Amino acid sequence: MASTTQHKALLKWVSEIERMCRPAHVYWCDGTKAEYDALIKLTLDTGAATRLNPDRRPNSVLFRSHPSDVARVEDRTFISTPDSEDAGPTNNWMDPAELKREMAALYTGCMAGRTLYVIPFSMGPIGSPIAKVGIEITDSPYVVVNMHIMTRVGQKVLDTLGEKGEFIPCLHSVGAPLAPGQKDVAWPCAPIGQKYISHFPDENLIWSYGSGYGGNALLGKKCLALRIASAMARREGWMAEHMLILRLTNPAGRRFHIAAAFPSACGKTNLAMLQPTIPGWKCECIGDDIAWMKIRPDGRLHAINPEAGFFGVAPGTSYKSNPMAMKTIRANSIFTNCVLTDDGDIWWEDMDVPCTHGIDWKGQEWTPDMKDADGKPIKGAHPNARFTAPARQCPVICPDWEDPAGVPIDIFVFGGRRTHVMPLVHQAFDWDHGVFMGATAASEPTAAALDVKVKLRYDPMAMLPFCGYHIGDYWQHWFEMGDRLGEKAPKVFYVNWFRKDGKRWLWPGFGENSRVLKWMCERVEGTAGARRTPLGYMPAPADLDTAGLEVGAADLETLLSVDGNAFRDELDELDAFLKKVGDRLPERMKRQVAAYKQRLGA
Ligand code: O2Y
Ligand code: MN
Repeated sequence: MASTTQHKALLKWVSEIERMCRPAHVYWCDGTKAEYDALIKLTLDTGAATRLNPDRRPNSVLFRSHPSDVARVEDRTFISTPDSEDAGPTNNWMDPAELKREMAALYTGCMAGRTLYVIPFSMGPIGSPIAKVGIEITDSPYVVVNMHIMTRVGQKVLDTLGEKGEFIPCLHSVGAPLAPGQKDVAWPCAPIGQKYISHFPDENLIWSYGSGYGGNALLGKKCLALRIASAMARREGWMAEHMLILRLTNPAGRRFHIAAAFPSACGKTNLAMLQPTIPGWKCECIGDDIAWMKIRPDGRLHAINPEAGFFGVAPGTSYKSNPMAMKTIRANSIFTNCVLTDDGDIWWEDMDVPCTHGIDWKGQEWTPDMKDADGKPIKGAHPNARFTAPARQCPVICPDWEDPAGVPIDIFVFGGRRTHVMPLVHQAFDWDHGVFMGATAASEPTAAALDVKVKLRYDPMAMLPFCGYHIGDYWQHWFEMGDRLGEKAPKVFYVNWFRKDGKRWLWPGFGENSRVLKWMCERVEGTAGARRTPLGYMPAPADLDTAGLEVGAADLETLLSVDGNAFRDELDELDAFLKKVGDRLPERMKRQVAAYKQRLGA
């Protein structure tokens, strides 16, 4: 398809990239179903994808990536600002001129033998005052079909852009040019040292090279909607956060909108699609990963989900852990690095259905009893195997999930994964304390983590890999948003669903988490009790709705108590983490730390 835009700057950028990358063809995406179907057919014909059994999984396909290209590559992710200080201590920095020189050398001729696709996409409902337009150039049909699901693609985006509208240029190549007559491979990509996921926040520009996987290649998601958008949000006075959005409706019909930030492996998609166990409460999903929030004329913070689909981790997703996700992916979905079953469906570990034989994510015959050389079970699906599915297919998608005005946020929730010490839930005393809670959110390292000396992994607001500028400036921006919101600021809470006694979980999680959300809503309404602790306000056991809950009184007491000694023991680690932020650590954060230490009697 040829270009249908009169946007001069866009046409100029595309022809510059064409000149540099030298593709065999150029194709402008129109976002239609016919286009999606044709590109899926292309990936089937080339052997890049396998069609799943239409009786089991209609209109769905499976891709297998190259074994070296299975996840985001944080070591190869760069925030490139003229002054290195502006990237801050949590990002890799490279000088923009040097980075562009290195990458331009790789980009030169990199699309030989391939088609250059131009994908006009909107992050957020088209025309929403909170939405932004991106244009992704890619040589990967896999990226195009995923972008069709994850964003709003096509002519209507170009129409919105008009002749002069602002767009974020996102350049992507798998980094695998084809010589004349050379046969393509199923998953082209470049070696790790040639992978670059580069962000130029001062220019609103993204350059990604060498990887075809997820967050490295679907540039609307982590690159645009978080790294570039967080920098834009700071400049423009709004917020781009790594947060799910949900609506909780109480039995009286009052709606509460919650935005929650969790690092990966904390059940974010499960919480986004939570089904309450408490009678009369209803939960609806608005988004599972990213929230863009602006202060609207009513003085409140309104959120949209900039995405249109879910790019969820497959392993662990089951009818028990997340029935709504399982229903969402029943059809019209793309799967990556899952097991292909003998009846042409997909499978992964902890799906809670048996699979006795299949083809694993590497394309090998697989049975669940297979072991590697060290005697460890060989997984059939890669741990970061993914499903890509349209959000509109979620049975509990909120009817207002595409409201261009967004939904007014009542509650912010932060969290991490802690088997000990951190109680089930606490509430910030005020906004600044809430910023401190989010900034110091931490998880225990997973067993696989190499650095055994580190007891905690701080992941401020779950933005550690996604904040596109200096983390100290980011916290300052949070404080300043609070000043503007005043009394209308969301109330801030911190949760930990993961307390253990030995191997036993103390809290059942999943739908039972609705009891904790209910307490939060009642705190917003001013109807629930709480006690003051050094961490913040916490429910006494009687303040939580525990009717029908199978948690013993002693466990509940443990979940809802604060061990001052344990928190005092962590202060050195906290100080070391904050010290890394250097002289851009906001004064207000220092005051919060001092107040926290004083409350702990340290
Ligand atoms: O590994 C990837 O490329 C995807 S990472 C991802 C995908 C969906 C939602 N969240 C994440 C994340 O890392 O936070
Ligand atoms: Mn995420």
